[in-house]
Amino acid sequence: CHRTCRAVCVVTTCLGRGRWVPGRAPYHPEKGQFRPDMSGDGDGKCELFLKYSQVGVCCGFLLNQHYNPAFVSLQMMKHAWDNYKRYAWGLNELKPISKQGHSSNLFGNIQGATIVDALDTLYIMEMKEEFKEAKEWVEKSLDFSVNADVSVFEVNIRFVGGLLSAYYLSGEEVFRKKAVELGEKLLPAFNTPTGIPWALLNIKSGIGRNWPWASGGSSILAEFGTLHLEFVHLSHLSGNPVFAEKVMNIRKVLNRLDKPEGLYPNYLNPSSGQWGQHHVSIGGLGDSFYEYLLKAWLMSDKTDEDAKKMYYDAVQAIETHLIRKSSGGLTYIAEWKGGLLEHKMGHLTCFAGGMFALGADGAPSDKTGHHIELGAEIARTCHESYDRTRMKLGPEAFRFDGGVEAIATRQNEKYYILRPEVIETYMYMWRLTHDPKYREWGWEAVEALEKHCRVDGGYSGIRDVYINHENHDDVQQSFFLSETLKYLYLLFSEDDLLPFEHWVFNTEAHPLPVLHKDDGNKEENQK
Ligand code: DMJ
Repeated sequence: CHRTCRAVCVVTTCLGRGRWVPGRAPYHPEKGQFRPDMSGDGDGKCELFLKYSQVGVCCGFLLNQHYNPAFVSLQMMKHAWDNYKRYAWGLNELKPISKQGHSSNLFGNIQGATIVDALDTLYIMEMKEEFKEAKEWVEKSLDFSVNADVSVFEVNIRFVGGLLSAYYLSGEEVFRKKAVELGEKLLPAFNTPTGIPWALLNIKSGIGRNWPWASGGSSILAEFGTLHLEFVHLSHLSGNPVFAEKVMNIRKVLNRLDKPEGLYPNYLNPSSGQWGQHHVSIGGLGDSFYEYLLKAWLMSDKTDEDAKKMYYDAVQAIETHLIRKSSGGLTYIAEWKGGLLEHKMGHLTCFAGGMFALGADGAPSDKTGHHIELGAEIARTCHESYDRTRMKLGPEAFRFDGGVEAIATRQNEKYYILRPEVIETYMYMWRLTHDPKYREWGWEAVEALEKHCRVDGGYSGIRDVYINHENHDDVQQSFFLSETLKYLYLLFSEDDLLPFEHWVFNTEAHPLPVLHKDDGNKEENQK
């Protein structure tokens, strides 16, 4: 049958019944293939296809089934959520192979990380029933009275961030209340001689400490530097200035310190106020500190000049000392250790492509195009890191030495744990350039996820992306629902869904509104 012919036939049936007809579904989940003529389960909702199809009518999905956000919500998010609900409801994460709950010690005994992390994704994807059940769980069961150490950073970005977004999107008071309650529990972490918070906090006793492995008892840049957006909003929503004061103090401490070559080391001692080991990274341990400088400026409606200056100065130093081009022409961001470069780039570092592009607008006028170009180059390098694997999913870290480019060489760097950063960069690059290759690359990731990570009981990470068979790690990370799937959905949606003029995404992809100065937020922005 001619494609148009089939499309028309499906349109007619689809419009008539309001549902896809079994036998016509274009996607076969088990086989991970896209075949318009293959039988499927036919559970896609017609309205969604009508609403989002690029051609404008239902048949658009068949003729142009790529890049459809409905696929991400109806096939992917639903599968991830339904299985979490079935096998791990109320626990932090799902083990999709063993079909049971998984709890990382990052959250102490706080439970429900997947529920709180997924709230806004469910809302944005219009999964109303699921959002309702998640909200009911938060109302009845989300409990912070635990006697255990939690990671201040992880709890902030996932729980506080998730609750704040859920509140701003839905207006439901319970989320505001819970976010403020949790924010208050985190405040004792700042009781250090400098006010630089501890990494870990017992939220019952209020006693804090640092990771035993962190250079000389230091706090971590990416951890204490990734509280700003949420804490400013906590002050905004509670009327209590203490949250914003705490994070503004971190800024002051950092501004007083000398920086080696203008770079920020990853370790800072909260007692002495001195840098620890001079290790600089735009990936793990450093990453979201830079992200939050830029986003603090954007979230303040571009009034937080301090954050702006810190961001562009930092990018300048990163360009001079860390960014390099391989002989094969790939731009990458190396790690800096006391002046020596390690020519390795982490999957986490790939978020920086989106960051550079997002910040291009505010860069000194002769640099705007350059920052976009830098974002595009990082996106290309990270895409190569995916493309050069068997599974077309990127490794945890890839190297540019020993005769390789954008390839993991060490066994313990070959895994993929459903991380979002590369897709995040595609989403920013798409919105800011509309170059169709970013949607194509995003769709490649969808196909690879469906083929290799989708299992009966949800989605699982992979231990080695360079071999032929899947060795699953049996964890469905909560950030797969909050970030990876949300960024895919946004990548294939119109730009007016959570437009950048009004929203910034926290580092866990939870959207927070820009505090527009015309709306009486002048004070917040200047605190
Ligand atoms: C997320 O929890 C956040 O994006 C964080 O900033 C870094 N890594 C994970 C996902 O990879």
